Amino acid sequence: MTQTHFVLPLLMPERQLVRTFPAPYNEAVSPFAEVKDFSKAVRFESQWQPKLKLRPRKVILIGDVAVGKTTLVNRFCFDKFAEKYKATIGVDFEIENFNILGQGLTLEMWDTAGQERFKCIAQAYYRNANVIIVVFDMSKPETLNSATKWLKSALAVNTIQMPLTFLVGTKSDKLNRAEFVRVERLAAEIADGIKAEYWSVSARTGYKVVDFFQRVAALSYETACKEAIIERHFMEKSVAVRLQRKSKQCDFRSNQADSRAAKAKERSLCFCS
Ligand SMILES: Nc1nc2c(ncn2[C@@H]2O[C@H](COP(=O)(O)OP(=O)(O)O)[C@@H](O)[C@H]2O)c(=O)[nH]1
Ligand SMILES: [Mg+2]
Repeated sequence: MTQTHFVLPLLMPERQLVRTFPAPYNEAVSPFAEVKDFSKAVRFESQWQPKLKLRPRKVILIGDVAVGKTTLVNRFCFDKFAEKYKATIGVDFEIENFNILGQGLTLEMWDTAGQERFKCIAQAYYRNANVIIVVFDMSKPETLNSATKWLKSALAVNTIQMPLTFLVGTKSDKLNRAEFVRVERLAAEIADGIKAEYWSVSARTGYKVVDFFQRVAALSYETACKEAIIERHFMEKSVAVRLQRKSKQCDFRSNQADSRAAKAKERSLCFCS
């Protein structure tokens, strides 16, 4: 498995640098609201060499056709917005490197097609997803109704125990204030039901796009570091056990050698006398 590479923060665009813990869109609609900052253990580990070896985190975007999944990824990764709709065939893939508290983390973004005919292909990519982003179109609230269905089909094949789950409403620029408030209220209920953190965004204006992905990266970093700390602890423990076993074997062998030497000495003394 590839490891995350360290990239000099000076060479990175601002959007990929995370120095402080990003806040949720709305604390009331987040299962991670109690996480206010990187934990002490994660901050401590981030300061020291050697750095923890963090595996890339797999992020999947799911949701109905044309809700704005590809456009959202493109706005963040390339800072561009395409008006013309171009359907995703099967699955698209983007890699985004972040520098968080001075350490590198890679997010692999799998942007899946929403069409029924690509369902089998997409399902193969749902496996091992660390982050699930369920996307709907705020200007078409009916796309919110399928959010639960999309999440269920992703969870059915996912092998990661507790993926970070987000519900994202796109195209917020298309709504007036009253519609915006109404759709957010509906979405909050659904997000609560599926235990997802809610975000309203617009790829057209860029509204909350960077904040959202920085939040995804920071929460992923927190989880990845904790996993790496536990992994290292078990590795060190198993190395310590192996060393202990080896030193016991060595003690046993040297005891055997000592008793063999003592016996030989005894025999030679008998022979001489
Ligand atoms: N006004 C507006 N249009 C958007 C936004 N995001 C996506 N679109 C448009 O919605 C259409 C479908 O977007 P796309 O990302 O291809 O949808 P996907 O099938 O979910 O990947 C495209 O024509 C985009 O230009 C947005 O935030 N605001
Ligand atoms: Mg697409």
